Amino acid sequence: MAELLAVFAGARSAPLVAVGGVVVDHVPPGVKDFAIAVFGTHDKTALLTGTAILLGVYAFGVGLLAVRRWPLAVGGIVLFGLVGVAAAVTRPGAGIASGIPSVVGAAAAVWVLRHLLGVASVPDDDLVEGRRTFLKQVGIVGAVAVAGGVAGRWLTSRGAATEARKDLTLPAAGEPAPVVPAGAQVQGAVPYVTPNDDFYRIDTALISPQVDPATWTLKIHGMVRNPITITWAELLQRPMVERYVTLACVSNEVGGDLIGNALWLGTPIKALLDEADPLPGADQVVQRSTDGWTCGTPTAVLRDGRDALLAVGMNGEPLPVEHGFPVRMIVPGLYGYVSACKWITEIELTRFADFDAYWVPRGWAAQGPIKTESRIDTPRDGAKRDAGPVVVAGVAWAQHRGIAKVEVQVDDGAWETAALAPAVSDDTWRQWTHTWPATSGRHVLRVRATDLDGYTQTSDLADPAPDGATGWHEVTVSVS
Ligand SMILES: Nc1nc2c(c(=O)[nH]1)N[C@H]1C(S)=C(S)[C@@H](COP(=O)(O)O)O[C@H]1N2
Ligand SMILES: [Mo]
Repeated sequence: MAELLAVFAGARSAPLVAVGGVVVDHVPPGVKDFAIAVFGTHDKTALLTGTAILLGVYAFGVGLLAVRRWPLAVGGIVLFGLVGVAAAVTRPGAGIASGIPSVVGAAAAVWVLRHLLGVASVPDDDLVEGRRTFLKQVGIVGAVAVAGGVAGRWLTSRGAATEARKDLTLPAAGEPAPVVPAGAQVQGAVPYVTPNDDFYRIDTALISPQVDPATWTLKIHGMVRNPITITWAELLQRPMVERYVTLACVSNEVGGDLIGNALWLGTPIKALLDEADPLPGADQVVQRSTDGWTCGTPTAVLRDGRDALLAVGMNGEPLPVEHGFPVRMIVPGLYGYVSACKWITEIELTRFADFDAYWVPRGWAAQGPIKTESRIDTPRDGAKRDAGPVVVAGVAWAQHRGIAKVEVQVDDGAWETAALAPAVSDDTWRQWTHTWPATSGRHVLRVRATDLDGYTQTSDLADPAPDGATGWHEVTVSVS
């Protein structure tokens, strides 16, 4: 009942999603890191499954209680409904109506429990028949509940954004997209341009916000002389450019895959900020998403002339819903958590001293420039090869500074310079390749990059928190 009503009351008012959202926002960092380590990008499915199991156990307890102490059982359901209401109405952007699904869901639970209790209380001589009827009714209730839940989810996933996105054509860029140089792709490395379906996805949203471009607006306000509000139609009128930019997540481990390179279509944010005319001292641009998530970007970075874009397109398509449809920010050189707000609806000029964005009170650094890093894509860790020439290849990145050199080390040998493939710009990763004359035995291969500022990637191992992992990626290879 509740999941179905949430189709009308707002997807995030569904009790599971609302309570799950509160959990996501309040889990201690240790628990969150554990969940990501164990479940990876399936952490959300794990959370929802775990919550559903707890709910089942709780309902079982309430059912047992109902047989002896009816008022207590009703109390248990009311308490459960209140938790749902409290979670739903306190979510960002929620109103009183967001509590309706939980209230109706709880009322339906009381009614169903009463009904099932009636079915269960049969005279002793009818026990076998009575049990059969009871189990049948329980089965029907369960099936209806599952069908309602699935239907509710399906209907919300086909929301305004999914529909609008289908028949949308984006304007062409004012200038043609940069041409990917021949040779940018080397054999054995991941694709130079990451297809949308393979692009990593990281966010706090249990279900992707469905934002209808027809009603979307972006408000630029705070410490500015000219507050601005623009609509989707106005945004599309602005000059559009296409740029390849490699986006990386601060949670990416050494050797990890929370990084991808795409062709973004969008309008430079610098011009819009110039029009809004920030006041002196407004050193932070807070970007806010429709679901209340925030990130803080240095104003200076957004105005220094780099290709920071309010993006509407990704690899020739409108942004996929899970990557921020209709509009997100892309800033070359900064980790996503301080720059790449998806489903963006608000930009507020403020000071770093005055506002902490979402991840800052949760232990992450307020400033998040992407660190110079490199990764071996082939051979894989634990791979087997025959003695002789072996191709070693991968990617290296130092967005907005550019990669100067990549070196490979075998065991404790000398660092050897790998061949660098060309790249579109300093804002994307660069592929590299190296031929290793492999001899039999077990060998450790290591990679390190040097950027155009002259900085060579450190061997010091650091965890992703608070501002990005460091260390050299290594793989072990058995050669026969
Ligand atoms: N609204 C919103 N935007 C967000 C986030 C989020 O949780 N909510 N996560 C950020 C983080 S941590 C990263 S790494 C990038 C990832 O973008 P992608 O999912 O398109 O790869 O989005 C950023 N934008
Ligand atoms: Mo991230």
